[in-house]
Amino acid sequence: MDIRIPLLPLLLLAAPYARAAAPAPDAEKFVADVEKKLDEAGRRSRFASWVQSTHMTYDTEWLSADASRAYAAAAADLARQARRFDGKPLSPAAARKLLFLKLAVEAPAPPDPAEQQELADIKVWLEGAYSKGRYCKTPDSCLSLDDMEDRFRTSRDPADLLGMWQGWRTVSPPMRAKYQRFVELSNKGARELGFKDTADLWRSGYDMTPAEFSAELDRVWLQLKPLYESLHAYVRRRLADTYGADAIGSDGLIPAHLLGNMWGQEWGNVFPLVKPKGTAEGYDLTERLRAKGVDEKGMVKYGEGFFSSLGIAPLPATFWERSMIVKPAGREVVCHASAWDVEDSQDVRIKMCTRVNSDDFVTVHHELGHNYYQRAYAGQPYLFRGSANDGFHEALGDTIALSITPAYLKQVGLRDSDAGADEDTDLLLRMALERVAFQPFGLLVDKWRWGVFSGEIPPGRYNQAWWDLVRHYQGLKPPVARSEADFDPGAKYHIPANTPYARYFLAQVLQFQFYRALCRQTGHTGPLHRCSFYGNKEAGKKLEAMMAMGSSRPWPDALEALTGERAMDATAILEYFAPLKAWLDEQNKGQSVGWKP
Ligand code: X8Z
Ligand code: ZN
Repeated sequence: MDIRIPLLPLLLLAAPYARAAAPAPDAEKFVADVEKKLDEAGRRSRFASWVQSTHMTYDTEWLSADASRAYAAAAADLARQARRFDGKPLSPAAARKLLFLKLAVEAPAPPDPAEQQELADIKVWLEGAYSKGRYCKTPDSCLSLDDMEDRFRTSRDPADLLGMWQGWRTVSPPMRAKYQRFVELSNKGARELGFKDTADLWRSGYDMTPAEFSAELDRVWLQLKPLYESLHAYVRRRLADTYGADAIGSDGLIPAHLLGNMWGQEWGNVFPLVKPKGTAEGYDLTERLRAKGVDEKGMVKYGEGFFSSLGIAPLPATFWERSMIVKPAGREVVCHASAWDVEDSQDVRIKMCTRVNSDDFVTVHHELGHNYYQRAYAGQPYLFRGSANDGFHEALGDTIALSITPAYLKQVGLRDSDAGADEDTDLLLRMALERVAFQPFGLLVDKWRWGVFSGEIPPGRYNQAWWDLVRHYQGLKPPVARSEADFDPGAKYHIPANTPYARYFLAQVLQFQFYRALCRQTGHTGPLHRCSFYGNKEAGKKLEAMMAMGSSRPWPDALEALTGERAMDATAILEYFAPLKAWLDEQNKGQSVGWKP
């Protein structure tokens, strides 16, 4: 997941408003002291949080809430003290670090100790409620989210899908009142630090103002929207071939339970239903992994192998000893995948309930990307141990995953032959179902949260506002009526876990920029989607150099170091998918595209 990082405000950010006058010497001392204190409190909190996430009990939740309270209280207290330097001359590094200090906790602690405790308790409770949630059709037949996600991949029975879709959403209504209180407390903390609200704080980490950041996301989304709409129209029509036109309806929207994913956020699992007509069954990585007897740890080894091929040092022995790669029997754990930097970038780990399938093959690379990033910036001072902005952290492993081409799979023995040119449409469509389909979801989750934190979305409209955004951006609709008795946002991990989500939208854009640049630099010719930089040490050096910068520089500098570009830009995605866009438009000729927003 997310990088569980109190260590590094994963949320690294913003602008060092450099001033010309001589820096205040006591600010430098203060910053050094802050880094020492946070490092210590952060380490305690991460150990406690790791144990809580991998052995969920009343006791571990208590310990984790306590450590997280202490960390958040320390960070907020130091951030309030730092306000004495407001308007004083500071070195650019100190100014940047003091900003990161304010952003270190996603739900900043209010000053009152009783409220700090309440906030920490709610945080742990919400994540626990999500992770322990079950859908019980009958008292003795209960499904965990992990079980249901697995069934969503292959079930084509609309009643089964609907049952699970609705069933999982019975877990979240009890979160609603707690979430509302959580928003109040977090906003109190954010205001104490000088922000308008928590949304303002979340958007202050991008070397631009919060308003500019929102406008940037909208700008990039408009670049992508025509491609998304072409994909949406095509998929909608093809799903009607399987489920019947009546099941889909005539409003241009797609029912959210038919896309092979609990949230309709990535659609790769419906590839067999929407693949070009008349082509062969096609290559199936899940089948191949199983046929070769690759187990969960073996999948992680493939990921490590890719990084090693770039000349990057292998993972430490402790990674293998301490990671949770397989869901353990007999105890509750947080299954949502995450990567951890438990102690000073030396003790990196992943936590996953891995299954042997192509989705998790990609997720393994995603998580390892976090760990390699964490290791690369180990030499940075504490407050610069993070990525250039949080989208960079999310993008790293996905950039590697874009290199999982047929030619790469053949090189590592997971395919017998490279793909012929006639498979290009298949390859691109499969990838678009994952990456392009994701983008409106990547955008709307935080559009909802920013509205909630700012008060624009009041509690009485929590659910309606969520579905308005889903309809507007994704063109999806709930398969059954929803009301304010539901709390559907809480059925998505990052809401109860309070993990910011715009980072995943950024990551999709950035990863194609990284990938295009590395492909060009390593001399790839031919269509972009056929490029794999597996084995290329030059690519490894470039990536490592960027990662090693941590968050010490504004993110455009890091982007430039790797790509020569300084702005976020969706042209790399559009270039990658250009042949597919032409093909989709051909398929959609004379058909209706879009929906009433
Ligand atoms: O949460 C994650 C990762 C961990 S940072 C597994 N992702 C988002 C999600 O699952 O919703 C990766 C893609 C988007
Ligand atoms: Zn991640």
